[in-house]
Amino acid sequence: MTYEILKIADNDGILTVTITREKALNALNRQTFDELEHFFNNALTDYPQMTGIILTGAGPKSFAAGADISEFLTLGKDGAAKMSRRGQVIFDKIEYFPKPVIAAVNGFALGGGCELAMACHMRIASENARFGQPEVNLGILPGYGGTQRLTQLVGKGKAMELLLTADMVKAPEALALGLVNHVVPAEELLAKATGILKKIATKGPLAVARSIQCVNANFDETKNGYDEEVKAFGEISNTQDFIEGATAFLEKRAPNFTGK
Ligand code: CO8
Repeated sequence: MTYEILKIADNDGILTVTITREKALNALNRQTFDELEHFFNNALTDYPQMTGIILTGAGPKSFAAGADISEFLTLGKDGAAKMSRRGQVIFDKIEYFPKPVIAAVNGFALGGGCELAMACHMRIASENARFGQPEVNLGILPGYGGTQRLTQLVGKGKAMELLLTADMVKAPEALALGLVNHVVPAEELLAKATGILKKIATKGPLAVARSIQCVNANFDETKNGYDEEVKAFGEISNTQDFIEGATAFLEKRAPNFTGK
């Protein structure tokens, strides 16, 4: 697939994926979803050396200002439910992606844009970032997992407040709420995300993937997270990476993980 909206830059295995609909504040239209779906379905094979992904928006003003409102009006009940489910499935792919995915939030992260950021494993915000779920302003509610992930990240009371009032949260408050991991000046945003991914790239990749899986299990009612952890721990202890990691520690050298 040739991407028209997503711009992908490969910097030594760290992929920066930029949504380039700057004039529409990077609103997520159908094509953006098609491209995100294709990208996350194929990234592991298309970029075998990839160690992590930074997701961001073009321009200084917006990460993504929501789903594209111009595509909403004619959906109807079934069409809207289908679109909501499809968005959830695509965002789930991000949440369960076995390599770390960091949202570099460079401005507005509203509605579906906030939902997209919340589906990533971590969020780094620029000082001008604004978060919110303003759907009730439009007479709708989040449809891409926002009611669930916002509650997971900030707790029930604050999630209720943000969802029911449509209030926007500035970066420092988002940090205090646990909605974002770090707040940095805009010019340091990508460097901060890159630094975190570079650090993770020095760790055992199988252990990183299983950690993502186990954390997600905590929020999956079909799974017991403790059992997932036991299973993962057993399997990971039988890998070359575990032997290498433990041997390197004892030999006082840096490990050379191979992902096997
Ligand atoms: N969809 C489409 N276009 C948008 C969107 C959007 N979400 N947000 C901004 N734009 C467009 C504007 O229409 C405008 O286009 P144009 O220049 O052609 O008029 C351009 O971007 C610039 O926007 P503004 O002029 O409004 O810029 P401001 O700086 O004045 O305001 C805001 C910035 C505050 C971000 C304002 O644009 C805004 O309020 N945007 C809408 C935010 C919003 O409500 N987001 C939630 C959308 S609903 C959603 O995400 C639901 C997800 C679940 C869907 C489930 C499946 C059905």
